[in-house]
Amino acid sequence: MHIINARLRNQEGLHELNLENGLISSIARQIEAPTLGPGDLDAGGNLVVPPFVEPHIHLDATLTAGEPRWNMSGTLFEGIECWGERKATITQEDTKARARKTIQALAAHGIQHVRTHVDVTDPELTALKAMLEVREESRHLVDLQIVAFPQEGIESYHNGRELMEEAIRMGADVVGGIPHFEYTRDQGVSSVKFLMDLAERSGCLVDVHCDETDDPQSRFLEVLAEEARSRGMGSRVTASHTTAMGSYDNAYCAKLFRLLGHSGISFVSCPTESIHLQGRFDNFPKRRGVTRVNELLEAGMNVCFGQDSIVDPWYPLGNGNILRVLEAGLHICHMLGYRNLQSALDLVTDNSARAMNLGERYGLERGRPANLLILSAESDYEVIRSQGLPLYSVRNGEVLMKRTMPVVEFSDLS
Ligand code: 17E
Ligand code: FE2
Repeated sequence: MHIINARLRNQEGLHELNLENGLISSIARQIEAPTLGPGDLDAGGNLVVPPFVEPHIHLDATLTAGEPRWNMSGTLFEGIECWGERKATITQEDTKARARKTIQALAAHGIQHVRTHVDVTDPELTALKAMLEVREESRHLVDLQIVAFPQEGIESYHNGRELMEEAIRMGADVVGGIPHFEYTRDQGVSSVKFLMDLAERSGCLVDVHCDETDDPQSRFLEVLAEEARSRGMGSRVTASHTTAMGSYDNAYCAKLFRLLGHSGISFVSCPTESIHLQGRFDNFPKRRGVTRVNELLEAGMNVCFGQDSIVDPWYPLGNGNILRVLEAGLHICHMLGYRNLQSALDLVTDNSARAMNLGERYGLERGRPANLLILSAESDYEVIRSQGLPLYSVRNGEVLMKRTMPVVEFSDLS
């Protein structure tokens, strides 16, 4: 397949790409207007980018909002209670059906790489068994990384450590954690040491729900970052949420950022989820409850955005469109400045791929998998402003998804 009239980010002029045997075989600056052969695609001067990435979602809980009851307080904690009730009734079939539906919604929005947290605080590990099957069955749509996520804690859940180890033995790709939810500070710290040991032993990646609270005393990020730094594992470690950082004072952050920089860990912020779940114990003024996204970026750290939930006990909305989360995140994080708008797509493409350690399996370069999107506008700024969407998603050199944008016509009422 040949793609013509492609605009590439941070490059002048138009380009043509050749895709052969599922790989990108060439990318070249277009000298003259090429002819379009059968099966070729004309990008029409729009951006061509590598696929969108969803670095943080909970596919085992998706599409369960209201079952058996709605989260009325809007807090993380009531969400965990509601999920606990629903979790008692999940089956592998039910989990697979819901996850498949949501993966289709993600793929419809140009996402081809997904990291899903799967709750392993379940003696039967039902959701994990289901998601391991979904990972294989969905390969034509997405590459799926599974995080062994201890929703109810590692130290404060019965057999929590054994369940984490078993989940990794069964084939989870990433070790998770939730130190701010353990009963005590000490348990939070020991859970982080345990999960880092497990990751080091097994060669797995790490992605910890870390300090997902407005409590400025929740300081497990420093523990995770120091474990990553001292073991030389930073590039394999992600801290998700870190919303407490939005409540840390500047004096502590100034010290913390030095460690974060030395650790080399990545960050995922889920701005729509956090603006909804956090700030719930405030009256006015109300905190935004998101981490310091722009400040981390300006300090040279890797940060990306995730959706977290689609229609589950923690968040009732969502349709798979990561650009909606990007747009909201840019607002919530005070990132509508011109510089931020010009590079906004980094937050849902390259930065997320780096957090997920996709390496050479990702990116528009010769020899890499022929996975890419044709977007509906010619710059990051214009994609955001126009609320653009991918027009094509190409996977392994074949068209996976094609979208026709609606046409608006005015009647002549003059
Ligand atoms: N579980 C959790 O601890 N935090 C979240 N944001 C979600 C599930 C969605
Ligand atoms: Fe999450």
